[in-house]
Amino acid sequence: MKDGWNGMLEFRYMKRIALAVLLGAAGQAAAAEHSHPDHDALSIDHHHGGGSHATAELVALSGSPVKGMLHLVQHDNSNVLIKGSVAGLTPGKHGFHVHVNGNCDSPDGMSAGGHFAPTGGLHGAPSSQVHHLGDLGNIEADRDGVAHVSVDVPGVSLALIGLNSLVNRAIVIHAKEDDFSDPAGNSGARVACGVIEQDNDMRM
Ligand SMILES: [Cu+2]
Ligand SMILES: [Zn+2]
Repeated sequence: MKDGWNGMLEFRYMKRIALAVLLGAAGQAAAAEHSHPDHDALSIDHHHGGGSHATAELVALSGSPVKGMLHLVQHDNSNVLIKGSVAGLTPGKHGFHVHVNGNCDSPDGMSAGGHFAPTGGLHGAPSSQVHHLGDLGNIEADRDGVAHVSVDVPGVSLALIGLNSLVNRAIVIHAKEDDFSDPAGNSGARVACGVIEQDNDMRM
């Protein structure tokens, strides 16, 4: 298994490069957030090709015009940065969660199931001590209906296996603000959904 071990070392090294690229991109995004949102959203993915990246292409649900593209990068053993933009929203806050099933097929998004909560708990704000692992809070759309997303999620991975992996789960965006009340934050209809799919399928 010597080759496999070397491969793992190389993979870890590539992850460090990926992080450096990502942090650089994040700095640029902060400086140019309003002028090139789409470019920022895509720039994460273009510079490297390791296995710890995933994409969620959001499709409209419940008769909404919402669409978007989110890129996920694992930048640590248990931290995943989600970045991208979402358009077609009503201005203001919208509940933003990882749901347990990687299935956005039903027109109302109910096929995605409930909140991703492998360790249980009650629904809540990501900053509060008790919350589902998939409770990511709210995204906020500007008056043009566009939300720029940049959320760092602790305690999760993009590994192909593992209790805390986000791969083959779904990101769901809701019609209303998540008020963080149990069980699901009163955030209303599911207006967009995207399956979290690994960009490179690196099986070992
Ligand atoms: Cu949700
Ligand atoms: Zn929840």
